[in-house]
Amino acid sequence: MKIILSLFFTAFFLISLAQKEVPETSRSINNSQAVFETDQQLLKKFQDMKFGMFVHWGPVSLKGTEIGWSRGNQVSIEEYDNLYKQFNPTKFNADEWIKTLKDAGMKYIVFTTRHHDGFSMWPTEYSDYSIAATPYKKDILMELKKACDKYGIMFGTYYSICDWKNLDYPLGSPGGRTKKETGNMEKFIPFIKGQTKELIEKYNTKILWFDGEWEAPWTHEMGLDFYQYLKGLNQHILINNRVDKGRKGMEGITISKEFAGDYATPEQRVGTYNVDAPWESCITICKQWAWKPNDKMKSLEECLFTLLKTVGGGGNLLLNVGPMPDGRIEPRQVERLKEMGNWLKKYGEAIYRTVGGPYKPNEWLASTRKENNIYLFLMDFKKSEVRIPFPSDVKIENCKILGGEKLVFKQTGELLQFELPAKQNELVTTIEINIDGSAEDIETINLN
Ligand code: JFZ
Repeated sequence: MKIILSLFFTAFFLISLAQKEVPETSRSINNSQAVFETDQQLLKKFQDMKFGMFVHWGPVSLKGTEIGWSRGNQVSIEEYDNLYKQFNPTKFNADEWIKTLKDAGMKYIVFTTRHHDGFSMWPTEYSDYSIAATPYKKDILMELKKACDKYGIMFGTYYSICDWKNLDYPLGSPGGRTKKETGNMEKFIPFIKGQTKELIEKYNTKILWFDGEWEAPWTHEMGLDFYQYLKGLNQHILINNRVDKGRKGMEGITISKEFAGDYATPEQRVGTYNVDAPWESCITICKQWAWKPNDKMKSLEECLFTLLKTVGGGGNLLLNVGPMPDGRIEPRQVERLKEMGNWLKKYGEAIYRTVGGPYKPNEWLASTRKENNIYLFLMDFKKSEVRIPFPSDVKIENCKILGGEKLVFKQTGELLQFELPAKQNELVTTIEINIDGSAEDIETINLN
C-alpha cells in the first residue's frame, strides 16, 4: 500500500512540476530597457471571442459630426468645447446597450473614454473637462463596467494618447495641425499615466485600446515606457499596438517585435490574412465613428461578409456603433446587430474559438477551423457545385451543411468537389468538413 501511495504522490508531483515548468509562453519584446510580456491566456480568450462592439460617444453627438476631427473643422473650437454643458443623455441605459451587444453575438466592448478632443467620459480626478461637469453627471463608464460584469462581457476602454484640447499636449485642432506654445510632454505624460491608472484600478478594464499615437510628440521611447508602466500596474490586461509607434498607417500591423503592443489594429479594412499573430479589424457599422443623423449604414450582407473574412483571416472584428445624444443606440443599428446575432445563434460554432483558414479569404469563400473540423463560408454563392483545392494527404470523413443535410463529396488527388442542394436562401452557405486529424495542422491554401 505504501509503495502505491508513494508512486501516486511521485506521479502527482512530477505532473504538477511539469505543469509549473510549462513556461507562460509570451510574445515578448526584448528591448534594451525591458522585456514586455503578453498574457497569453487572456490573449487566447480575447481571440476566441472573435467579435466585439466598438463605441464612439461623447458630447460631440449633439452636433452629429465626427468625434475629435470635427473640432475646429465643421464645429468651431469654442462651440465644440462647450457642448458638454448641454450633454444630458437621459435615455442612456447600460444594461440595454450590453443586451444589444449580447444579442449581436458580440463578446466584448471597447468604449471611448477620452478621444482626441480631450473630454473624459468618466469622473476623472485629473481633469474638470469630464462627464462630472455635464448636466448628466453620472459615471457612464462605471455603469457600463457593471453591466459588463453582470452579463459576462469583457470590458475594454479606448483612450487617445493625443489630446488636441489639453494645453500640455503640443498639437491642437483642427486634426493636430496646429502647435500649442504651452506644449510640455513632461507634464502631459503624468496626466495620461494618471488617467489610465484610474481605468485599470477603478474600472478594471481588460483592454487598453490606444489611439492617437501617430503624431510627432509621442515617441517610441514614450510608447515602450508607457506599455511597461501599464503592465506594471496589471500584467493581466491587453494593450493594442497603438500604444507605441508600430502601427503602419491604417494597416495596423505591428511591423516587428521592436514595438510594444499585444495585438495589431487594422482600421476600416479587413486585415491581411495572418493566423500567426493576433490582430483585430476596427470597422464602423455606418460611415462615421461618432453618431451622424442619416449616416449610411452597412447592409447585413456587408456586415456579415466583413465578419467572415476577418475571422477567416485570423482576426477579430471590432464593429463600431455611435450612440445618439440622448444615450440610445439608433434602433436601425440595433436591428442590424440583432440580425448578425441571429446568424451567429445558428452558426456561431463555426466562428467562436476557431482559428482562421486554411483558405485565405476571397470574395466568395472564407474558412475557419477547430479540432477536426473545417468550416467553409460560401458568400453569395450562385453555383451548384464547389470545386476547391484540398490536401491529398488529409482524409475527409464527412461533409455537410452546418446544421443541415449531408453532402455527397469527391476527394480526388488535390481536389475536393461537392454538389450543393437547391439554392440556399441565405446570404451565406456554411459547410462543415470533418477530417481525420487536426484541422489546424493544414498549411494555408491560396485560392486564386
Ligand atoms: C483613429 C481615430 O482618429 C478615429 O477617430 C477613430 O477613433 C479610429 C478608431 O482611430 O483613426 C485614425 C487614426 C489615424 C489617422 C486617421 C484616422 N491618420 O493618421 O490619418
